[in-house]
Amino acid sequence: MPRVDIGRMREHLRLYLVMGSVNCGRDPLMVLEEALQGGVTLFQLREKGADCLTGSRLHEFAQAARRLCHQYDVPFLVNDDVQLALAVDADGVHLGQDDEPAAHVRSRMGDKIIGVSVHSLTEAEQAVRAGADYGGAGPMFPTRSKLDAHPVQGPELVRRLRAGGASLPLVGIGGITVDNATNVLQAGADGIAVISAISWAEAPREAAQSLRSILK
Ligand code: 3NM
Repeated sequence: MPRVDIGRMREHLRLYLVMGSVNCGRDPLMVLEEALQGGVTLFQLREKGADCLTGSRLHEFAQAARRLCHQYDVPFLVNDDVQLALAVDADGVHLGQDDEPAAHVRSRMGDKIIGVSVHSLTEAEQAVRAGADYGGAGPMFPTRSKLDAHPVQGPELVRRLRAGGASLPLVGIGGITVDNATNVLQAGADGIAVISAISWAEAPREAAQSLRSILK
């Protein structure tokens, strides 16, 4: 597979679901499948927190999630864990600023998708130089899903990155709901990334559909 081109990456970022097994109150694979049916365009397995899966159970969960994503033609990414991403032949990884540097991961993962969390223009420019395919800008709004989140910068962060010349595909993340997603897109993001707006929704498929309708 050749490296993803920018136009296609922007499409993938439209409605990005990030989730681990602890981010929902029932079978996470069912939640994922309903979300995929509702129109999620990219998925990241982010297995963190107390009671999260490890070892062979995590590996099996990752494989099952990858299979499901591929049934819906949706790329499957893994958060942080390059070794797991390689072991399950994921379509890519998402890296935080404290994880293994993107340039190093690029040399290990070839043409797979690499995303990097960015909080400033400097970090966005560094991500591009390191060979990242997209940046995740956050948090847009207060979030309860990431305990060590940076201070909220709001959609203004995306606006600043665009005004500063950052042209890489960008997705906003953090506290995004149907009520505030438009602000993130209007600021210049290619898409929105959510955990709770879908994972804790009573009806994940309908939640994803509602978010998709904003993206049109
Ligand atoms: N990263 P929710 S905020 C995983 O700011 C993650 O980089 C963030 O969850 C960042 O949609 C966040 O429930 C949590 O707020 C997003």
